[in-house]
Amino acid sequence: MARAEAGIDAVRAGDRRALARAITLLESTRDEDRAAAEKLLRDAMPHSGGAIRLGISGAPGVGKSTFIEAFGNSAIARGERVAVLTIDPTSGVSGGSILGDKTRMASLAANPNAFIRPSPAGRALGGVARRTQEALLVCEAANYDLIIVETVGVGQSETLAAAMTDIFLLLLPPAGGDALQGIKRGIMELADIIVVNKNDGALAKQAALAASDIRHALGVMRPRIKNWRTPVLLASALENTGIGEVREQIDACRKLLESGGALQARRREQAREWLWNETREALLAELKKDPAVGEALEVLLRRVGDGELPASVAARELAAMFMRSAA
Ligand SMILES: Nc1nc2c(ncn2[C@@H]2O[C@H](COP(=O)(O)OP(=O)(O)OP(=O)(O)O)[C@@H](O)[C@H]2O)c(=O)[nH]1
Ligand SMILES: [Mg+2]
Repeated sequence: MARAEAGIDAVRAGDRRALARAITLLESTRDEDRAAAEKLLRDAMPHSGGAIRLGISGAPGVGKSTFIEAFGNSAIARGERVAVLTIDPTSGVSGGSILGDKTRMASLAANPNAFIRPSPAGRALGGVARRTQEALLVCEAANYDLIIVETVGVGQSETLAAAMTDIFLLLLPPAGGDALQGIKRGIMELADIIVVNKNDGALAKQAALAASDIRHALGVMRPRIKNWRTPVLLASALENTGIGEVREQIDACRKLLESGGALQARRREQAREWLWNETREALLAELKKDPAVGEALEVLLRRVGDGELPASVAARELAAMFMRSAA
């Protein structure tokens, strides 16, 4: 019954509760929900693709929630509808960041033109990202104009967010020099736009210095988008300054992507990459269910763990065993 209400018609009509239920359905691990989830996604597909997909990342405490609130509210003031999705595999464990975000993004959360959805709980990073990617498509079917995919600035989640968004924005703290060295080069290279946050009060001077250090560091890196130069902007999420310029750059970046057909190419490439992800996961799930493999797996895991057998050899053995058993 609840499943029917999660259907695409209610979602497309702009019913936020139906959208929330639809995403819950996609996140469900129950076998009996699978068919409905697949139908929902298929129904959503023809209506997806219309939003700006923006990835936002930054280290804990840099001001992501505050920034997204200011940025989201300014988009809504322009007449847009905004969805915020997060990729944070730790959120389900501690529950901390969800609670924090609800209070920090209170005005955005309360706005009828915004939809905020925390990370799916109880999954590993890859699973979190795959569900977020599907939630994004359904949000597009629900006619959101701007979809923000937020990630915590640790490890691989940035790469996964970049793999589902058009433009990737990196928030950095007002600290240059050594602090900047700590930021992984790979993450800097992913960024299409860099924003130094907390450009206010006593921190403003440091923010300007940080921006110039970052520009310097960027000089040797190649932007991901042809003919684009990654801008380094200053903003204060707290005082709501510099947000308009960030938006201008996002619009300019999107325009550039659209003009050369790069947006389509990027999305096509991303969709293919997700196909491989899903295929890997689907095959792995089947393999783990296979009784013949199950027995051998224990032994192989132990032998690989004990350093008796190379992982590559064991993997090939498993694959061969699975194919014989499936034939
Ligand atoms: N001075 C100043 N403080 C800010 C600014 N933006 C955020 N802060 C403060 O920095 C702290 C962290 O802000 P959040 O928005 O919660 O940061 P976050 O990146 O979402 O943090 P996590 O969710 O914990 O990863 C809060 O105390 C904010 O008030 C800003 O532009 N200027
Ligand atoms: Mg936050």
